Amino acid sequence: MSEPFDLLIRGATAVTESGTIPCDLAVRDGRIAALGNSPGPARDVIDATGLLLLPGGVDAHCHIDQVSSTGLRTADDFFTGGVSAACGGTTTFIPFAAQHRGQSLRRVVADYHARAEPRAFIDYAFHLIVSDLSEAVLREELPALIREGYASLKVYMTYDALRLTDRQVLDVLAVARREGALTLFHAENHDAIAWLTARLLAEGKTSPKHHAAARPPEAEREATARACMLAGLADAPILIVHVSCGGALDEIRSARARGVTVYAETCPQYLLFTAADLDRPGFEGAKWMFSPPPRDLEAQAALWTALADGTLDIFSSDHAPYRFDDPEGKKAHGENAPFHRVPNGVPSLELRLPLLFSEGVARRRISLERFVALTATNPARLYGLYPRKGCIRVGADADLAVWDPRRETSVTQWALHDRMDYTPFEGLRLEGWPVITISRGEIVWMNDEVRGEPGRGRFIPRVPEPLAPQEP
Ligand code: DUC
Ligand code: ZN
Ligand code: ZN
Repeated sequence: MSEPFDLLIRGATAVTESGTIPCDLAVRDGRIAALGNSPGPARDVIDATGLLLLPGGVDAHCHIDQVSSTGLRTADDFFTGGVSAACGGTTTFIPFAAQHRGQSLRRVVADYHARAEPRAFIDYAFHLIVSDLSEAVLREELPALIREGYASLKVYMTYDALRLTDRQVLDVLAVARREGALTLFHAENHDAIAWLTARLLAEGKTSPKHHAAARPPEAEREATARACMLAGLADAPILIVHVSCGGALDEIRSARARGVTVYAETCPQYLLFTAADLDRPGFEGAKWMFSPPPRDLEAQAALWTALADGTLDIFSSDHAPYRFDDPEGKKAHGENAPFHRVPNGVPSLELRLPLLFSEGVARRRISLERFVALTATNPARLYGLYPRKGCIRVGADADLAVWDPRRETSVTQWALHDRMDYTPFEGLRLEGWPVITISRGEIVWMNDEVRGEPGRGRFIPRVPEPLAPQEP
């Protein structure tokens, strides 16, 4: 008789991108070993009757222990961020190794590994952020790193310290295409934002609410169109991160119709907030400052349509945790810093899945299968983690979320596991929460308790997919 399985999850309803079926799941050596009806005895058994069994979430956009160009560090490290992710059903994330001008990209990657390895709680990969395109970076470091498993990189079209020119973007796209990496775009028009910001400041309009007027949908739409055009010229696949408005979605649809390979992401904050959230007494609105900024109800409706119809491929947190009352946080440049000096970003690593489940599945805006595709399967596929991550199939890592679709929660910061001192989602009522999270066969979250040590998470190198040489 063969050895018993390590773990058996019995009686669950398993959900994949293509269907929902009752089944038992057995785990051996950290992987899914069998699926079906009573696959055999196991050392540990979880009765998941009445619960959903989902692939563990893959969060493809979060800023963990990331240092900004001005030296500010995001509040979560690879342990607190990983714990927070796991408590919300996410078992893999892809933070950034962010290069600043004058830095060697290879050195940057080594530094992020040094911070991640001893602290990681869940499995992780890295996107590169490329801001200094020296000859050494473009010709040697970037191609070599892509081949070593860093198969995606982010470029910025705005921010003085980060942005690349269109010509530099084309250089990056050519390398990414040849080496098989996916290029992510922060798409906002730099000059339009600079011009609007200067005008607002000159009029004395410095409070957080003016952040939205300084970065209007037109700036995002134009940059999205340009990113798609550059991708078409270079014949390279791209992904537009944090899409916030209908105009950008229209540009993505039209680029796809022309044959450009462009993928798209949105994030929780664009579904739940509007520019009105920035308009609060004093500096309070800074808690809702992120870029692109929140828009309006029409934009939210356009994003919901795009999540359902496939225009949007992935749903990520864009967890960029800057505490409110902290010299490294929102008040880094003073309690009344003008809007353009406030660190951008909000936390949502832990809430990403529950928010989309509650607002999307429970309210029947998207199907359960689409929820799984957006939060786990698609990001795993697009970023080279599939089929090891993001799916329920024999041979995949046993990364799973046992989900109670009926569990009701009211969001409150003290119950979350990140290092933040606020959540912009405070008070929101949610339906559905993961009651057990399993990472490579180990239970890391159960009965509202975290289990596991810093350093248990592993780096997952990804295999790049080079395209055939371009016709001259
Ligand atoms: N871009 C991000 O991706 N996250 C936070 C802020 C920003 O500008
Ligand atoms: Zn960005
Ligand atoms: Zn981000």
